[in-house]
Amino acid sequence: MLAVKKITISQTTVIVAEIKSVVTPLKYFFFFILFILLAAFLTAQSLIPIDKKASSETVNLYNNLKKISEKGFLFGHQDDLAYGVNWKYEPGRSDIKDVTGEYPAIYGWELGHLEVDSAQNLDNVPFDKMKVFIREGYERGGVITISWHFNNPLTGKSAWDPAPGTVSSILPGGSRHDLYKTWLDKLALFLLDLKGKKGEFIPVIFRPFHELNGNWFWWGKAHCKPDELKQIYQFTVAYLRDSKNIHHLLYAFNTDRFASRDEYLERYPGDDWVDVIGFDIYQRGKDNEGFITEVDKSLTILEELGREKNKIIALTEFGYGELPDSMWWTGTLLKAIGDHKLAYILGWRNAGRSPSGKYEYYVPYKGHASSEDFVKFYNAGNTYFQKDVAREKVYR
Ligand code: BMA
Repeated sequence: MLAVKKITISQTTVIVAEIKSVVTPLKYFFFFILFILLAAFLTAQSLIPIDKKASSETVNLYNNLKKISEKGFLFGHQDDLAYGVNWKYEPGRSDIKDVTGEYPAIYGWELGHLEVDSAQNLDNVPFDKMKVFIREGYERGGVITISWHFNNPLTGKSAWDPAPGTVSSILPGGSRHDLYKTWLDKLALFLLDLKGKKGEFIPVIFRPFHELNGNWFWWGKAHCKPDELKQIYQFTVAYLRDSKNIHHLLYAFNTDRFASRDEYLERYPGDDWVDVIGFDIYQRGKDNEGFITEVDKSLTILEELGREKNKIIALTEFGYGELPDSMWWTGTLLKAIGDHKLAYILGWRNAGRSPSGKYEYYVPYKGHASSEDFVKFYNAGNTYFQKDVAREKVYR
């Protein structure tokens, strides 16, 4: 009996050992697979800015924008706190607030003429005031985006001077390269002066070389080769990030309206150089349906690219000059956006009446015919304004 028992015990031992020898590696293999899946899941969930040293506020903003885009989008307005159609520099005022009772969720600002040491930008907004407005919007929990219609560095004329060879002139080795670096130094000084109350840098979505597939700016399609644009975009990012040590920027690449994925990507500098992919679009005539179809198609392409590249997408500028359709907000824009997952949209500036008597504005002001419909747009479940974005605590 004893011998049998012994045999049984030793058999059991052998069997247990055999099972163990199979199960133990299996167990490790199982944990290994679980780890891989978890890592893949976490990577898919979190976005990493192209700047590996990006500040925590910047990383958080990037990820929170992605999260928000699953539910809705931030509404933004250019120069919102500086002036409106019938006013200029009235503390606390905003055309969006006049109409809805709330500020926008994202504020656009413009740096053109900073490069030539002007005290005010090309639209007469003093840079010192702009900094105050930027801090104000940020402290309210809002988001900041900045564009730059900088002068032509080759001719000294405006951004709209499309002299051929300008982009190549500012590339390394070009005749205006050193000048361009001094302009980036000025840009860096401005950006490094944007700090919150605790001394932290205010994250900025910077969108250099915007509307690059159009021909109206010196960096436009007809005036440089795709490679030149890619190179200057990359140089600009590397210079600000690595030479000037600026780590509170998200970089937005944005075309004007585009017809295809290929057109969109023709001058795309690459996934390592871009955080946000977007486009600008303005409705030019009464064809609402045409606008809806075009925006829908473009957003479909961008959403696909956003998924492939793990980037967030945005309507970086839009407008319908003087808003001749009082139902445009819910009747056209909201329909055009539909269920697309984008992080934000930015309505262009309410410049008001120019000295020539011509009006320029893209969002309603108090008393404008589209105000009532804009309030409906504001009340829609997926549009984020001031309170919604503050609630999301996008920097945490
Ligand atoms: C354009 C117009 C111009 C302005 C420029 C830069 O679209 O609004 O009046 O100077 O943007 O902000």
